[in-house]
Amino acid sequence: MKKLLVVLMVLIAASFAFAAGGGQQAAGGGSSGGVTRGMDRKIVMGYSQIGAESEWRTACTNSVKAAAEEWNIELIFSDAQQKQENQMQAIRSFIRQKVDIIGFTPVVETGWDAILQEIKDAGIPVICVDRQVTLAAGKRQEDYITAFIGSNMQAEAKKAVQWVVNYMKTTGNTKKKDDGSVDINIAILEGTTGSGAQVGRTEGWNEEIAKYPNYKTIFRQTGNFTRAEGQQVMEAWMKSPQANDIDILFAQNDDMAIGAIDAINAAGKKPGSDIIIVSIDAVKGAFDAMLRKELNATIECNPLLGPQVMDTAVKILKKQSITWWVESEEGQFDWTNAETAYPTRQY
Ligand code: GYE
Repeated sequence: MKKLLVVLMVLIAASFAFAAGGGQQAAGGGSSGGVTRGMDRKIVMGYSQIGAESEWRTACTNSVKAAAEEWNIELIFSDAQQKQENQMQAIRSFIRQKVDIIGFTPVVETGWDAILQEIKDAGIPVICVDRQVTLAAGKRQEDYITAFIGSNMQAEAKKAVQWVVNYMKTTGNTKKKDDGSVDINIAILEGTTGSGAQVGRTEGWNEEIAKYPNYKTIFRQTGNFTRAEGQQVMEAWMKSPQANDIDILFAQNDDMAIGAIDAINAAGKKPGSDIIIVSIDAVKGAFDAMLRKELNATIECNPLLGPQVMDTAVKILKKQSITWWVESEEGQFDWTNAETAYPTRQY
């Protein structure tokens, strides 16, 4: 009888262990039960992504989805196709569904006051990913947004300026070198107007380039962070009477630079030597262009934010203390290190 009891107890213990293991396995299986890593229940995150405008965005989306699986967080994912009103609709539906936490990347910085108040009134914590918001005067985003995860856009653009000025002083393009006495003419392809990335990168670039008065901006237009629009805008510039004056192209993301490279080639000029090109993101496509010697440099902007988003979500829901913004650490790449770095790149 005693022996039977022991056998029974062992069996029961084993079945508990199995169930626990089963829970952990489900962690890789999305919404199929189990508990969220680090929690005693499964949590639900509503996530509003901007769209799929660039290689960077795709990498970011993949990272968020993979991390949700890994943490066993049920992710209600919504793609806004670049429209703020779609994001608002998605967020309102997250509130109605009473999700545990909301993650979102605001397509533009402004216009979020009302909806952030609704989220706050519903008592739902919200993590802003990649892009920040600007609220009405007197309001601080820290009072409405529980945490921000993303890059320092100003700092990235400042690095781009430093890279370009150094290159023009030491190497130059096929037309000139910067000896301090000649004008260096810049064309700038900006990202989506009013987005945190465009606003921050424009501010950072303007502030830093102002230290070098012989650097003059002769063209500046949005290419909406897409390859197609980057190409179109560059095409028009290459047809203008000032086309030959362009010494430098600064594209606020790699995709626009890649589109512009096609336009420069089509116009019979050599991207990377007639026009020096620097962009931001450091996606695979940029490495390919650097290895072809058509893009000169790219400043890294890390899109692999998923793990940090999920980790922060769990901490918030467990009421643990968090840092409002931990800036991503990022490098920069050009012809001197692109080839060595290429095999280790994850996006
Ligand atoms: O640089 C660009 C994307 O907001 C940092 O958005 C992000 C930017 C990124 O479309 O490629």
